[in-house]
Amino acid sequence: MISRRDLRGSALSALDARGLRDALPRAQFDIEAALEVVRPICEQVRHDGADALRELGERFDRVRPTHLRVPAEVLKAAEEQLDPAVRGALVEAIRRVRIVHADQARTDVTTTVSEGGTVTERWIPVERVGLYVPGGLAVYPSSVVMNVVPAQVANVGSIAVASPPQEHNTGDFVGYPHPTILAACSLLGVDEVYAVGGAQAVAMFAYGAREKDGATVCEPVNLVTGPGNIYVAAAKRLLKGLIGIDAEAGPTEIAVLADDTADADHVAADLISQAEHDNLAASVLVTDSERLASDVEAALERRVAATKHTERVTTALAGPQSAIVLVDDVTAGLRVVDAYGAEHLEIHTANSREDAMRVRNAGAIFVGTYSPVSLGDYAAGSNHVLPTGGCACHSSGLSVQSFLKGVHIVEYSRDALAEVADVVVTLANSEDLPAHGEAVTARFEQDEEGRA
Ligand code: HSO
Ligand code: ZN
Repeated sequence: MISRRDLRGSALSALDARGLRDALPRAQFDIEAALEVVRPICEQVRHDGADALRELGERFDRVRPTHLRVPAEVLKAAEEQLDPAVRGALVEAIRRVRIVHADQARTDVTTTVSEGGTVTERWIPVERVGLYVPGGLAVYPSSVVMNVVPAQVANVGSIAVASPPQEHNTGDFVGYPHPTILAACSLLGVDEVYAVGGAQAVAMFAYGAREKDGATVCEPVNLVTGPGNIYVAAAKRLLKGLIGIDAEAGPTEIAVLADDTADADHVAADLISQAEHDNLAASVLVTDSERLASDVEAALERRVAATKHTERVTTALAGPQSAIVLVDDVTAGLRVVDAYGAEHLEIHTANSREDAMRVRNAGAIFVGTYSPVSLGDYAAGSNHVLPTGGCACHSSGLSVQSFLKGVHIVEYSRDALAEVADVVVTLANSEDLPAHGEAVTARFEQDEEGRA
């Protein structure tokens, strides 16, 4: 079901960085085709506002939103009707995510560059953000937590959540997002929730939306974060600039770096856990142990047959994005996982902690036997909105920092400016921008004239 790739010996050592990237399993996505699909959708939302959102909901989510903005009493009903066990689990997950993210809060730093010359880096929260919570194949109340908590810790002034209306909702929730998503919003104190999904949700956040009579439905936001399908990713790409975005999330990925000491059954369970998300999810095992590779294959056979979403998992594991990659040793394995840059990387080696510290590229790293990715998906306290598609080589997962902007505040005294004036004038002249230098010297000429 899962294919093997042999990167032992010269098969790995002969590859340069680009060759290695190409040799690794990874799905290709036609974002260009998705851009063509979302362009008219975004245009429709920009032009027709709320009418477009209702029409697109009906077309893509197969249900007309009852109200685009979920009324307060519906949010309250969702919290009241939430299964007490789920409520308890969500409350504990929120607590853990909150304490980790509270430690990410940034403090302003003032650097004295010279006597009387300071630069302060001030961290200012983004004013208004739109958080997208997917609701297609599965619904993710946990993603509400992962988006909302860092935004709240960052002190974002205004938080809006959008999630698609669910076709099969009943009772109080017909035409609204999944009730557990609504309940999670309510538990977190988020009262601005929209029954809008897909590319149209990103467009609503970017342009805002009004009724035909001019009544405001949603004010535009400054930043949109959160995972979503390829159309959500394409809309983010299209509207980036007008709005900030976190990342263009792709299907989930797990890579496991394991040696002979790993437990094959745990590894198989973890590979399946992420394959459960999507036909396109990627599960990759990198190992120097032929024995472990065979044992994992056998454990996969057993577990896949018994798991609930057998079909989806089988498709994901058999896809070109999943594989067992054989390497010579853990050091070679580290080169492979760095080149791959997985969204989630598990380390099951004799020296897991040390090996984890040798990794450069991964969205999040899970160390040792008792730190499975699914712990991080819900309740480790870490964030589960992470870079996919190899973006871990340049990007981080969602954090408090994602919702802050650093602003330099520059304050120099007369003496401090005088001290560095020649540097500015010389560099300005070297760039043939003498007026830049004159803006500095003007200060001192005026002073001299004034004094004369
Ligand atoms: N593994 C997903 C997050 C998630 N898992 C939500 C379960 N629910 C992407 O990191
Ligand atoms: Zn997951």
